[in-house]
Amino acid sequence: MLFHEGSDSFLEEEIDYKGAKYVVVPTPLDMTTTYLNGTKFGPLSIIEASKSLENYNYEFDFDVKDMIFTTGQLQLPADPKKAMDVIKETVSDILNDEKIPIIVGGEHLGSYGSSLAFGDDVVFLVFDAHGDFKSSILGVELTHASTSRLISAKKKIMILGLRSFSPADMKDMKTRKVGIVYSNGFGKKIGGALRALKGKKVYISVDMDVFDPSIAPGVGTPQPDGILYNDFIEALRIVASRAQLVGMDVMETRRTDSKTTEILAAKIITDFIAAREKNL
Ligand SMILES: [Mn+2]
Repeated sequence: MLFHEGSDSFLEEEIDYKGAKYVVVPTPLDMTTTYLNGTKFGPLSIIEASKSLENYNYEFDFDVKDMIFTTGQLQLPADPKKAMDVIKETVSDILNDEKIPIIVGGEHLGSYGSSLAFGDDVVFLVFDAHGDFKSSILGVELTHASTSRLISAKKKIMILGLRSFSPADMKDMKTRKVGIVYSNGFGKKIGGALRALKGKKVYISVDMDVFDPSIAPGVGTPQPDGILYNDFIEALRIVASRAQLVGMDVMETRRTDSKTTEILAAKIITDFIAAREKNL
């Protein structure tokens, strides 16, 4: 196992690795961000922000105390391919120990590394304002703008909260049969769209820019007209009650002065755990 004991722990949990059901992995990937950088400081800023949250989760009426172990920050090689291997191996180790991995980023490309640790029967629910379906940027295949394209090469994926893509991206998404729920009208459409997930294994990947910039300004590439917190909770409620949740990541948070985005990122991690536990 690559990780060491982190000095900072999510929700100030004191449980050791052996006793934990969930493992939070700070993944400070920040190599291909194209607009606002600083996502490498996101993970520790989210863990810091988590200390202001209660262990008791009101949304799902569940207390998440004594469940989470936080690893030290992943040491990532400069080469994106090697960085993906490190993330993949870490997630594989956690899965082998029958625990649920929660990757905290860091740029969205880290989700691809995490996906490599899962079987092709796992459906990836990607909350993201962007299609992330670029085939390459300046000849580079592994970038934050190609995350969903990379994952969809092997896995069934759905992109939720979408509102930024090119016609060429959309053509490729259709070819790969990517499920899509646009940000506009999200609340009305999400129930029907997620119906097909009954009994499936599901991984939830959240690019924080899926949320409206008014509630999540601290992201690398903000986009207007995003989903709100309650939209996310509603989607999570549906998925947790129908499918088997096998992992999560929360990506693209930058360190900010207001901490608004970091607190939201920390909150949806506790929501994921509470929702999953309530439905076991
Ligand atoms: Mn995005």
